[in-house]
Amino acid sequence: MRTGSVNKQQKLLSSCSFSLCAAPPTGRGKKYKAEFQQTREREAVEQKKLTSHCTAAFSFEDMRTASLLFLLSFLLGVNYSQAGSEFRICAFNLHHFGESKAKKSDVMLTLARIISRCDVCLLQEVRDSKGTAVPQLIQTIKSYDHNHQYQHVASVRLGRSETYQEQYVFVYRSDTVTVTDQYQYPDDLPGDEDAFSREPFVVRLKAPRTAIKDFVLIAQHTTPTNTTKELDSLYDVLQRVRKMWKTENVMLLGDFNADCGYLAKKNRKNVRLITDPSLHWLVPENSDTTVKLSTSCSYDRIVVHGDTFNRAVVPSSAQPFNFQKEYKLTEEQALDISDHYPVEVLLRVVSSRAFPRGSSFKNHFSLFAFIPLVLQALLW
Ligand SMILES: [Ca+2]
Ligand SMILES: [Ca+2]
Repeated sequence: MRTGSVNKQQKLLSSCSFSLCAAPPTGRGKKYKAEFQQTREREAVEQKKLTSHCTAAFSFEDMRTASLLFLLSFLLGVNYSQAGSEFRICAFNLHHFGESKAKKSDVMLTLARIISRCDVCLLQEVRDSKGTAVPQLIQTIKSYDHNHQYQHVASVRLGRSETYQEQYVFVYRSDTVTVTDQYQYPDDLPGDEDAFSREPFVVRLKAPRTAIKDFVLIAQHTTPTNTTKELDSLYDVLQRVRKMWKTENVMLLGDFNADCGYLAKKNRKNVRLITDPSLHWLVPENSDTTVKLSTSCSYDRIVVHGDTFNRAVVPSSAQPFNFQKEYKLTEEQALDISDHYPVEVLLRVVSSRAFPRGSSFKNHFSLFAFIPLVLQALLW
């Protein structure tokens, strides 16, 4: 900082506190009155000049402080953005999601809060027979979160009986991830036809910010009474998808009913999805994915295939999201939302939001352009 410049400003600022009230003329004659009038006019002009100097001096100081604060917050903002970057994949059993839930605005708002935390969220137990509840939910999410664009892709209605059917729906942020392909498993494996009640729905995604970039999600909500069989058959679906799309990067997720009475410990050795060492079960065994206080079961799961995908996952990030605790709800209020907590996992992010793919040079350049400004501000 230049000393001369400081002295000049200090002098200018100290003059601002001067009193400008001159003593009135003591005489009572015409001459004195005229002199008094002239003095007042002169003082008014002087005061105007000084006020404008003071304003300029304060503006100058304020501007410099504001500029420094702006530059500091900009630089901190970039760092925060880099540190806070994450890519979240979720799976949520919405428990009979349809018209009646869509009518409850508080339930819809909480669902929007939960789902909009995720870059991709698999919804299960969607029982929207008239096809109105899902669009309504998407609209609520869009109104709730203006920072991202949301789209969704849904399976057909699935189930062995006409009276009970469910859909899988993937809600995703179209500004961070795109769906490049989708596949409805036809459940036609020779010798093992109709293995599933709700056949797996598969999407292929491209998420350039993540370490894995291109990967597949296989959605499954198992039938509680047939969990062991369906989980084992999920292994066949995995093999088909790997071969079909020539990729090793596959994640299987959903309400697997993979705990408590539905998956006995003694049967686990018969499930290839558990015994094959190339599969990594990410949600810890002792997690509780049930809302009810009286139950503690790890039903909802996230499983990744292959070491490459496993390395792209943020270690120990897979967990249930206890929205009851997070949003301070009673058990009854939480059960109105669902009887399950969502499960989620974070993927490593290789480029921050500050430098999205394809514009990194431009953004880096604009950051470098600030350096001379910072130096100039410090030299003032
Ligand atoms: Ca079937
Ligand atoms: Ca529980």
